[in-house]
Amino acid sequence: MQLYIGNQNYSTWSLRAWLIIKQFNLEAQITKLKLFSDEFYQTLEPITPTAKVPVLVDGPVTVWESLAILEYINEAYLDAKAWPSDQVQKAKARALAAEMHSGFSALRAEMPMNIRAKRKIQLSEQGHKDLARIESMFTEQMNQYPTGWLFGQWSIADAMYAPVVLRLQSYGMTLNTTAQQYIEKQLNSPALQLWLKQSQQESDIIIEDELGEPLN
Ligand SMILES: N[C@@H](CCC(=O)N[C@@H](CS)C(=O)NCC(=O)O)C(=O)O
Repeated sequence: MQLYIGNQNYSTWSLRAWLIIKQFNLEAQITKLKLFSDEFYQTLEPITPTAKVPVLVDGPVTVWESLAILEYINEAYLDAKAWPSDQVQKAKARALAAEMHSGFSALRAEMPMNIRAKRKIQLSEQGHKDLARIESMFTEQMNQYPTGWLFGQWSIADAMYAPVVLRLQSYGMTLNTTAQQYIEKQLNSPALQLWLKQSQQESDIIIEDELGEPLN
């Protein structure tokens, strides 16, 4: 498999697809492209209709869109174990993943992932609502699966919410103690640690994602 990703400091969608590969120690060649560079579009335009990352190429198969990549890897390489086996829990995990894929637009716009940054920001009313939904989701799942992943074992839902954890870190936000257990679980994961380490080695700046005021 070959996975194309963007700058690790900024690219949340890349992180989600990359995580499933690292979480399960799958073999894949990772190609990192600088977001918005000429090379980025020259490389991706012949491969995908969207010219966005992540993109997975697996022999004759090309998959774009992060959630489709996660689903493809789960089915092709993981015997479907990256969703809960229980039908009801699986439906809920899919709902949480879809919520992130199609929602949280205020939170995503107002708290761009910027792993290097340590900033303070002001959230809009909708941003606060998005954050409250995140907190209640994490709390509910941690009440059901204390100190675990959202559904006990690592699932695609955890890939979808990993960037939120990093956003909270960058903007100095803490959740209630129960929800915070999930933040710790994510941050202690070796796969996410590796992503953090690699992102720290980058120096490119994407000015649109550099929001917030320096912390005093
Ligand atoms: N819905 C897509 C979003 C992909 C996306 O927007 N990727 C960004 C980087 S995080 C990108 O490639 N941007 C380049 C561009 O918009 O030209 C997915 O889930 O994969």
